[in-house]
Amino acid sequence: MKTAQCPELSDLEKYKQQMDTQGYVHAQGLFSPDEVEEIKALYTEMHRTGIPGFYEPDREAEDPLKRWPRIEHPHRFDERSRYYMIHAALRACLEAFLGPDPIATQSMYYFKPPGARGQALHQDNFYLMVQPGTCMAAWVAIDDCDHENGAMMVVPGSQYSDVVCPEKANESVSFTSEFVPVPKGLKAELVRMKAGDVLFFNGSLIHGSGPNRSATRFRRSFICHYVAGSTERISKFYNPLVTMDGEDLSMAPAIGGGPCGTTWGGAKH
Ligand SMILES: O=C(O)CCC(=O)C(=O)O
Repeated sequence: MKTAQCPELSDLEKYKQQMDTQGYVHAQGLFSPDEVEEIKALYTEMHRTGIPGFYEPDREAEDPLKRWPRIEHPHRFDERSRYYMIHAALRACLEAFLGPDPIATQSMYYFKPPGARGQALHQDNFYLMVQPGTCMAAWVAIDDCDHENGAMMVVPGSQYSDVVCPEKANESVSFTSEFVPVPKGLKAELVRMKAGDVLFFNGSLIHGSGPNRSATRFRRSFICHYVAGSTERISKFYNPLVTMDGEDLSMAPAIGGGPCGTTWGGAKH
């Protein structure tokens, strides 16, 4: 199987500059076609069999997202998921953005089938409550993504905003209930991606996605979050974390209730 090549130093320097100025980096072709196919097959099979206690789709449900729910933390029960979460090509990029010894906090797989709702604009560090600093996402496209099937949207420049207390989302188009409006003077941009591309973005960057309006196309993605090696605390939902060498690691729980006060603190992403 052909595996992803780690980016060249010159690419990493370019990525780092982009991360600093726009809060996200679209790394094209980071995962090989073989890896994309392996990831797709892995989770297609997981959906087919279900994993009692971990992943139990409701095959009769009307809501496409109940028939094809996202898989949360697959690295906790599946070795291949853990392998991909700490993949060498991701690690090289993450070290450029976060410094030495980044730590993995979360893995997820979204099927986003035809007709599925998207995820309203939000900031990841509202949920992760990383202290000090913020988190970083690596969003791996498993299908080509565009407006029709609900590609990611980002708000460049918002990476420098504070994490804010969200408003109520329109749950007819979003499966989550929090919505962060676009700050004055900034605008949301669609990121069209090819399968194998990776979108890295900072935990304060406002981002999200619209519904999948295609009648036939899924919009699958493997999504992981990371923090810098110097991080001291994180929302308790994310423990145990994982080092980039694949060892479990426990971190102290975040202090305080986040920007909305204690009732919202530690919400699940
Ligand atoms: O994949 C999506 O549509 C949204 C994912 C997202 O916003 C996230 O993982 O933070």
